[in-house]
Amino acid sequence: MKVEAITLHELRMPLKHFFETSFGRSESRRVLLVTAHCEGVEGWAECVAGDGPFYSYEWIETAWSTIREHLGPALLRESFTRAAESAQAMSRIRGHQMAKAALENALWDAEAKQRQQPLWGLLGGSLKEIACGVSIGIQNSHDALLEKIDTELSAGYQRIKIKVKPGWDLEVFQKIRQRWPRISLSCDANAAYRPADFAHLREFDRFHLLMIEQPLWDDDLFYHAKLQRKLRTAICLDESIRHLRDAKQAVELGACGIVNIKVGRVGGFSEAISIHDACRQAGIPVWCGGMLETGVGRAHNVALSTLPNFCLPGDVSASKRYWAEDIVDPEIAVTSRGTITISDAPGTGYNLKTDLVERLAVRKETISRRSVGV
Ligand code: OSB
Ligand code: MG
Repeated sequence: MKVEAITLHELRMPLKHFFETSFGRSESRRVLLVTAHCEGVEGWAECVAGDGPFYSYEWIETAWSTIREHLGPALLRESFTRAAESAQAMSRIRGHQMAKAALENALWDAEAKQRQQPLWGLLGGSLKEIACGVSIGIQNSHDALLEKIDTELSAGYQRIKIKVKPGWDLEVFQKIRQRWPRISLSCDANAAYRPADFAHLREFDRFHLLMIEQPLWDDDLFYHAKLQRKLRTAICLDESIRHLRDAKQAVELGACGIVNIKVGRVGGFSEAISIHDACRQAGIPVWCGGMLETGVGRAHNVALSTLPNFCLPGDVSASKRYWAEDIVDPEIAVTSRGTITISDAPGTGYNLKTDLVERLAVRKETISRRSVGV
């Protein structure tokens, strides 16, 4: 497959409800979409980089400029037989996994369309229905949080994850467990705690959590391994796992018992599959994380979640939890069993509303083989 041109779109989309983590509150999302124009087929993907460098160092502006100046030209200069080969073509550029993932995933989308094959099949998936959980942000009050949990349980979601930070943890768990002693409950600290908090984190064990996600620094494995030895509850790593080598080191160090795979964070589908396979071999369960994606990124998360070791419910939930109107048709919908059923249609099975994308776009740029001198 030859990539003839790459188009970037930035959309601004208001969230239905603010989303607050230990690193801050978002009321809306700047969305970066990437289109790979490949021999008459258009592959689409979403770059999951945030509005600012808070979850990780990457953000919308670094992704846009790194794609335009370096990653895009690297792809336009080569041709591929498979989308998976594109990672090699971009390997001279260090880091910038979210920017790389957007390009690689757009090529997977194009390849699935060219082959008239469902994307999940091309990725090696086998599950026909995937299990869904929700991630619920920090709220203005405990009561507001309990009400949200109630709503999501009624909708059928199989696992509730709450965002935590110092001052929004033990008392919150206490109230949730008082009302729902048996639900599958986990928490995500987005790197809000430090080794001085180890004794405090041991208190989390009392609440029978499925896991504690990323309690310590975003780039740490060593102190997570120390902490894991003190806890009964499994640690799940998110931010710390940037590629396969991190996952292998984390497992060997005993830094976690569970891995959250976000295709954007690890640089694209091929790296995500390698991490999935390595964890499967090591007996480490994985689940698919989310980054408040629109339907474009969400559809890719759905496809990835069909791989067999995605055995815990993911943060892959319905479009309508986030957006008044999503940019794909049909929207991503969740059954009353808290699952998403997988389509056999070629590509992702979700169609882009291109008119809506053009209407929401605040910025657009195309680079082509000619514009980079190929
Ligand atoms: O750490 O998993 C995270 C959202 C933005 C940034 C980081 C995270 C999250 C979520 C939301 O938890 C998951 C979702 O998309 O529903
Ligand atoms: Mg997380």
